[in-house]
Amino acid sequence: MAYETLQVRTEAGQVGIVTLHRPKQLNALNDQLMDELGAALKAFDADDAIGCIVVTGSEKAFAAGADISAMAKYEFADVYGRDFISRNWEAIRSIRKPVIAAVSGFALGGGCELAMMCDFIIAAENAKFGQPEIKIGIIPGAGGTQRLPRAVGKSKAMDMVLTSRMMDAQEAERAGLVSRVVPLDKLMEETLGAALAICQMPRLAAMAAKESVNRAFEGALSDGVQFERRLFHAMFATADQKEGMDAFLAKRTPAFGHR
Ligand code: DAK
Repeated sequence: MAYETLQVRTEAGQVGIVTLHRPKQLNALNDQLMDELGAALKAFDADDAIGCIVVTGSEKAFAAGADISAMAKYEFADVYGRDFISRNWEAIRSIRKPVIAAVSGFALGGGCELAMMCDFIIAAENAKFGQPEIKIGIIPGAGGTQRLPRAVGKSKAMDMVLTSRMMDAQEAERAGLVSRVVPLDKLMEETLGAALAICQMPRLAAMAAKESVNRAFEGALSDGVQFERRLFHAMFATADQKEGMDAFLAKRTPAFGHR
């Protein structure tokens, strides 16, 4: 499928890479981009050859937020009545394969929220994260007030949401928002290394691990631990559990069949 606001490719036949591509608007997110992003992610999720997905932007901007020129004229009836963006925004949360955000430059507003909806974030040294919506008279609308405090704690989240202060890559790593910081020219190499490592893992276990970590992030601890226990038990119904443990005990490389 041809996209106008994205570039889509695969690496080594196993990693699906989606590059946000509205360069003149610093990848500002509009309805078309969100529709295309949802379609591209779902296509990779449904492709048996793909084991991991990467979402990235340009050197200057992962995404500078929702498109302010589109939002500027909206009234309450437009955004509430038409459920602004929500119809396609949550598509990324339904993706079952691991999704890595490779962030360089600005990840602001909806851009920061999009990165946080990915499973983890690898940041280039020039990355800047922020929720500056308050400066244009709104608040974060796609989970920023929920995921940011869970990631960085209440104090830093309040600081960012209330003052619009941006967090640089180093601070984001210290605070736990990103998993690693790498030089800008190594961003894709490092991210693809992580993605390919995930592709070598048994597919069902990777999906179950993602689902379970998300449960820890999104729900109560007691529910999460119970959910984890059930999925852990379920892994013993897979052939790859037998293969992985047999291979370990036999000191050989496992041959996973993803079943
Ligand atoms: N929307 C539209 N255009 C944008 C944009 C944006 N968010 N950000 C940048 N641009 C455009 C600029 O207007 C400029 O266009 P031209 O003037 O060249 O035509 C071009 O990109 C380059 O930007 P600058 O000239 O400003 O570049 P600088 O390097 O000087 O500054 C900047 C970069 C990223 C610091 C600055 O552009 C900036 O502050 N941008 C706005 C950041 C922002 O406020 N973002 C939050 C937007 S609100 C929801 C889901 C999501 C959301 C809401 C609801 N639901 C599910 C309900 C999300 C809301 C938001 O993200």
